[in-house]
Amino acid sequence: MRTQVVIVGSGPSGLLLGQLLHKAGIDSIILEQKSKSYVLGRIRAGVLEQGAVGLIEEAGAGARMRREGLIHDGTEIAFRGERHRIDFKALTGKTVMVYGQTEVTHDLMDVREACGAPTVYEALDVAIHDVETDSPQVTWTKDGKPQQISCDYVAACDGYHGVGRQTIPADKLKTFERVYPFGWLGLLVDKPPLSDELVYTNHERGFALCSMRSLTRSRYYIQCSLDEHVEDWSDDRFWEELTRRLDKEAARRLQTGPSIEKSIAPLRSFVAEPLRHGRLFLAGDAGHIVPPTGAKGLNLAASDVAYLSRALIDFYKSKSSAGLDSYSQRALARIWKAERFSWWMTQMLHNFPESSGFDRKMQAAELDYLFASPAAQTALAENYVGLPY
Ligand code: RFL
Ligand code: PHB
Repeated sequence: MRTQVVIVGSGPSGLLLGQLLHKAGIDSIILEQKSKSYVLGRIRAGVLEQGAVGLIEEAGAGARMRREGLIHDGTEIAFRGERHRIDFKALTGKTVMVYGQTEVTHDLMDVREACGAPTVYEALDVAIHDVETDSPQVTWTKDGKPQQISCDYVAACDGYHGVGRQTIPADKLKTFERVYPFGWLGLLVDKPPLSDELVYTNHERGFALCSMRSLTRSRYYIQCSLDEHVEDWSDDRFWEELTRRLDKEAARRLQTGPSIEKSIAPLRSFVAEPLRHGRLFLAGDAGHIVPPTGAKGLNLAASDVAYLSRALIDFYKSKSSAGLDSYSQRALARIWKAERFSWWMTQMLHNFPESSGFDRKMQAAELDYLFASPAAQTALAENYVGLPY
């Protein structure tokens, strides 16, 4: 078997890359270790920058998103019981789209299936070989049988725990990491959101976020300690803790109900450099992780894929490898800015267990400055709606 590009992972990065390549007449195969229903069952991101929306449309998967996605002109930040609005549209002329990652993944899978491009689900023991040569090979096991394919390039879109980054020799890769001393406990419920926009809350009991997936489905998060177990959080306990962290008006409007999903995610910042080794490229969470506070993870995956797809298309159209040679550097320049923004939002909005009185004063001063300064609000808005690429 032979193809042009082997894509490992059928998350948003892999699916988007596969579709953009397909549109340009480039063949790919996607190898995914989980089943299709497992991939679709993961509840993750909810906010898309305009750049990501544009790419999903370019991939031919934008029809339902255009119909069902919610355009948000701003967001709210609550502190000391008061909510303050950051008006993205007035400050930057741009908006964001609220449309779940699950739906994006579903739509991309549908268009891939419709065009007959191959995806192998439950591809186990994926291994990437010979990326330092002109003829990389990828092997895997399907239904107990060994399989092999050769290709021109391998795109590792296989997330933080994937095999792609691990294939790169340790002495060729530099990693940078910050692990935060807390996680997010998330709950999904079929009840209308409590506000038209997202509400990020800094509270002395810990951060809280009121988000949504649609006008009838809400997504809530509360900061929790790293030793918490989801089984110890009944729905009632979650609603009680969330209510204590919200401002009075938000708490009054909160509609509770039985959860349809509940999970804990740890928070981490991580970047691997470079994002290329020979003919292997890393894209999305395979190369970097951001804490979810700035809603940047999926959006960064999309910008990586924009750079990588254009570079591969250039290579196949004009035999120019300039785009491939500069992929890592160009992607990392944008990644580090999103890392900074996500780290800053996390720092500003969470309760750090080890923080001193001085740290807490700094946090309050940062928020007071933000609420009073159009310049500070513009900086937040510009990053939230997404830096250009
Ligand atoms: P994914 O989505 O992890 O997909 C990787 C895929 O690769 C497969 N895989 C393998 N396949 C074959 N062989 C192997 N050895 C493999 N190892 C792994 C996996 O099964 C999987 O299907 O990475 P990708 O495509 O790079 O996408 C990244 C995004 O999923 C991620 O950045 C976002 O979900 C982060 N994120 C958010 N991003 C945003 O832009 N906006 C948000 O509002 C937002 N909220 C969030 C988030 C992430 C969260 N969690 C749980 C981490 C909220 C949360 C709570
Ligand atoms: C979500 O809806 O899951 C969400 C929204 C905004 C964030 C993080 C997660 O910053």
